[in-house]
Formats: sequence, structure tokens, C-alpha cells
Amino acid sequence: MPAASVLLRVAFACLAGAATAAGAQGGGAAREGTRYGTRADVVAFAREVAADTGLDRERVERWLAAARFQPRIVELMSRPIVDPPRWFEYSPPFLSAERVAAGVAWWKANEDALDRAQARFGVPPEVVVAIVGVETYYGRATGSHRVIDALATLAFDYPRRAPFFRGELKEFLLLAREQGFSPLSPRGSFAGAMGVPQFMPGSYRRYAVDFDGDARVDLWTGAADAIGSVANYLARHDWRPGESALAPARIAAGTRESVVRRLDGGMSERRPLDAWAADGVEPALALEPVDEPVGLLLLEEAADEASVWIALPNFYVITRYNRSRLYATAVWRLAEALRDARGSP
Ligand SMILES: [Ca+2]
Repeated sequence: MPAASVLLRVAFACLAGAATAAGAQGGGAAREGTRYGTRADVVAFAREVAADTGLDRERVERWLAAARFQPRIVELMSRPIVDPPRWFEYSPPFLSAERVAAGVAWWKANEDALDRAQARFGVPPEVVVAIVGVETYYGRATGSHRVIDALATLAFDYPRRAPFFRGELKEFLLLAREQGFSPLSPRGSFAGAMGVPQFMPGSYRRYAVDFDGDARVDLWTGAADAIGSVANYLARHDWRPGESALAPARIAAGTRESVVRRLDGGMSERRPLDAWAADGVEPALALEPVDEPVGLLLLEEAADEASVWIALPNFYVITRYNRSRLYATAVWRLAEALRDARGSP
């Protein structure tokens, strides 16, 4: 996971795991802005990180000592979702005429990097543009939390996911060393996701690339590194060039109820197309043969009954960026809208 809209991912994880974290704060930090410097668990972690990574122990201790507890971040992560959003409630901001127009402009402004990314990674421009459009409105909103505060708060005062965020905090310190910035400087989302494409530190280290040739991997300024990094991320998660992500499903008369019953939470398990066909579900349009199992996706529509879609392998690649079915659908729909608005070159 790069990325980041860890918000949604976490929201959905909370859904699955119940709202366990509210009030589940760990040790000593309690007041906003409390520094982590003297806490025994933080000092122990700093020593462990230094021993594992070869980073200077005193510097690690100093960085972590300067990190501040942010209770609001714990609140945001813990907020129980009583009413999960439905597609028709979730999607409008991502598919607005403004976001499409801004995406076309961003596409034109970054055409060269987007074309190079397609040539190298096989991911079409509109999909890359749609990811950054959904994540940060094309780089306009990359997050205002100091990354080290976000990661430290979640590593030390959010027990539910402490192992994950301790790992990300360590990755972040390594990233800072590799990219030559102070760990006290960067800002990002409340979950520590960074830059135009909102990569988490571990994904930044694994998947981000220098795509403008300046020998640095900078996801904050400029677009080229963000573009190459998103395309590389999708390619490394098995993006299939030239294929769609969703196809409308046609359900045989009389079987809709039993099919919809399989769509717990809006997505089914994945099965071969033949197995779906045996149960009365087929693509409404001709599809190229698909050699991997596919799922069904249900989208709640405002006026009509819910629509049902066949989720193709590329849909699941987008969910590697963010597990939410609504997120992946918004990305794909925005990509389609961008392609339509852009017209043929
Ligand atoms: Ca660069």
C-alpha cells in the first residue's frame, strides 16, 4: 500500500474490526503536543531502530524526542463508522466537472512524463492522473500534519495498529537518510502518507522512482516523480496494459436476488467467469478472455436499484493502492471521465 488514503483503508478496517481504538491510548502521552522524548517505550524503540539500521542512536532519540503526540490523529483513526458511505454519497466530489477539468489540465501540463510512464510501465495516463486526482486533487492537498508526529502518535499511542506504524516510522527515518531530508520537516496526511501520490514511507522506499532525472525521488514538488512512482506501483502490482477494470454485468432473470446476496459489503469473492456464468451472471459487453478469477461489485445508485459490475484484474490492482471498493471505483470512473473529456489526441 502506498498510500494512503490510509484514511479510507483504516476506516474500512475499523468497520471490519469494530471501533476498538477509541480511548485505547497507550502509555504516558496524553496532552496535545506532549513530546515523546522521555517515554521508556519510545527510547527503547529508538535504540532498536538504531541497532537495526545503523542510524546514529542519539540522532534517532533526538528526532523521536521532538515528535509530538497529536490526539486529533488518534480520533481520526478511531472514528467508528456507523454508516459506511454508499457509492452515490461517496463518489460525487471525485467525479465533479471541476475535478475532471483540473485533471485534463494536469494531464496536458504533464503529458511528457505521463507518456513516458505509459511507455515504460504500461499504465495509461488517465489512470495515473485519476489516482493523484482522488488522492490529493492533483497535488493541491497533500496533508498538513508533520509526518513524524503522525507516525509517532500512531506508533506509540494507537495500539491497534502500532506494529504497522512502528514499521512505517522506521521506514520514514531510513527514507529521510536516503533522500537527504530532516525527518522533522515533511508534512503529510494524518496517517503519514506523503506527497502528490500519498505514499506511505515503506512504499516510498520500495516503489517511488526518480522520473525527471535529477537523482532524487521527490514526491512533493513537481509531478514527474509522482507520475513515474504511481505507474511503477501499479505495474509492480501486476497492472495489465490495455485492459479495463470494470465491465457491466448482466444478470439472468430470476437470479438477481441470489446474486446480490453474495455481495456482502458490496464485493463478492473472486471466481472464474465461467463459474459466474453458471450462476446467471455474464458481462453485458463482449470481453477479452480473462484468465484470472473476477469478482462482482455492487454500487448503490441514488435513484435506481444498485448496479452490478464485473471487477476485472485491474480493479484489484487499484485496490492495492487502497482497499476500498468505492475508492477503486472512483479512480476508474474518474479515469474514464478524463479520457472522454480529453478526447483523442
Ligand atoms: Ca526526481
